[in-house]
Amino acid sequence: MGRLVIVSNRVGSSLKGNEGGLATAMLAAFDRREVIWFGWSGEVTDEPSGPTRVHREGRLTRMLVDLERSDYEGYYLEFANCVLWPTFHYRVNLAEYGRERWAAYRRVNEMFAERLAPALEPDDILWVHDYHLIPLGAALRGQRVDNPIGFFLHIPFPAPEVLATLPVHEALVRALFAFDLVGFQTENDLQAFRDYVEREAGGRIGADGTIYAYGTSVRAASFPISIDTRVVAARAARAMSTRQAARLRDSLSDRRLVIGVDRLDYTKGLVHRVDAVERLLEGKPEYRRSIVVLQIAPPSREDVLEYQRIRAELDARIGRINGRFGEPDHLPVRYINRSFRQETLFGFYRASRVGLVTPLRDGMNLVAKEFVASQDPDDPGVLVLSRFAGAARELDSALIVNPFDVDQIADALDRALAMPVEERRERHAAMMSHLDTHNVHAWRDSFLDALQQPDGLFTISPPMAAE
Ligand code: ADQ
Repeated sequence: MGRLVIVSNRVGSSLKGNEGGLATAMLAAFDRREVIWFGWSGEVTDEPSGPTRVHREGRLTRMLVDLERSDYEGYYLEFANCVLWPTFHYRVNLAEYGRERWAAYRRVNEMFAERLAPALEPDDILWVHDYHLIPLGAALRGQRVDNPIGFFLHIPFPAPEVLATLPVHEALVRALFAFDLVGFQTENDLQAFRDYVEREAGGRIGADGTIYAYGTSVRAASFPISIDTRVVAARAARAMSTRQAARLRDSLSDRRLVIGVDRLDYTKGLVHRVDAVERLLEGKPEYRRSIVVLQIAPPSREDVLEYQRIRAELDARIGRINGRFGEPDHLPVRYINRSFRQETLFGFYRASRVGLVTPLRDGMNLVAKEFVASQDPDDPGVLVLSRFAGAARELDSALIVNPFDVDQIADALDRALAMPVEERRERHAAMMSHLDTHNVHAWRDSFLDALQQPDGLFTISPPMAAE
């Protein structure tokens, strides 16, 4: 079996890592084959970046590249985080396009291709991840790499009208055609891609799902990312006996816990969510002393102005709620700006009656899936989930809300808190049976199987995306 070469902006730090969404999923991909993981080291240098660093750890070889400051700024901070991220999440008003940013983005992709190509062997297969690396397939082809190359987009693919606001939309979509397979989180994202190809590129969709445009073709399908469901469930059960979980439970006395866990990002709907909590406490005074809302939100991308703004806004709103409804012995909202070990988080989820996952737009949202898998099946908590999270397509037994509708979130919170145990069990069981089969291993296998299928044998919906 050839090696699997993973390329992503950041590289997971170890086989036993405690990482974010992408890394967690990728680390689960290592059980069978030799893996090379190539990407940015996270280091920024003031001189031109030195040679690629190679670290071997069992079957995993990490290849790390430093970025020099101007590339870090232009490629990562500016083009990826201030142009692609807001546009793909439908926040076109926040996108700040500039030609020099686009140039830096392409330059880093070219540099990655130049460094990776010589390390490849003929039977390697490549899996490129996320919006930072859309041009990498074309850059690798330019280096005469003809191995199978797949691409997976972790964030939403926007509707054509939204994507077309980006001055370089055509170049970006054209670049996707250099891959053999393009994977999206949901059928919605796949449909948006097809719509773009048909309407903007004058392309067409073949009967077997192959997409034709720009004088070439690419295969595309949806592969909803997931979690290691049984591992999360087992860890959550174990975490209940840890000191941190016990301290949290003790601190609640008989109050019920409502939890939110998100990177501090304007796509996560935190302001609307906090407003919904305020609305609930205003309208239903009985909750003022009977619930505790725990919002964990580690800061991310702090060098970007919009992230500083959202942080200041949340500080102010949460301060206002606690000022209005707090008592000397009780604050309704506990707000923490740091990360926790995943296992600790799973214990917190299990101790919660309600999980609030209300992003304004989200590719998938793994917290939603982790929350469900962490519950005690006999006395499960209720998930309140945004219809604009990719996860809502699968977790349809959650209470689905429009995250822009503060009253609706408040009503759902009320309903979740009042929900009888039979209904909670039923909803939880339905979601668990889905997550048991649609786990991260199935996600990885279905993508890699589709990537390695010879052309022509491709079915429109791989097994995982069939529902
Ligand atoms: P993210 O936007 O980072 O991921 P998410 O899918 O929720 O969002 O993944 C976050 C991961 O980080 C989860 O595994 C979670 O447990 C962990 N995490 C979050 N907050 C944490 C904290 N305070 N401490 C420790 N760990 C924390 C992007 C896309 C998503 C997509 C994923 C995977 O934006 O839409 O689901 O990639 O494809």
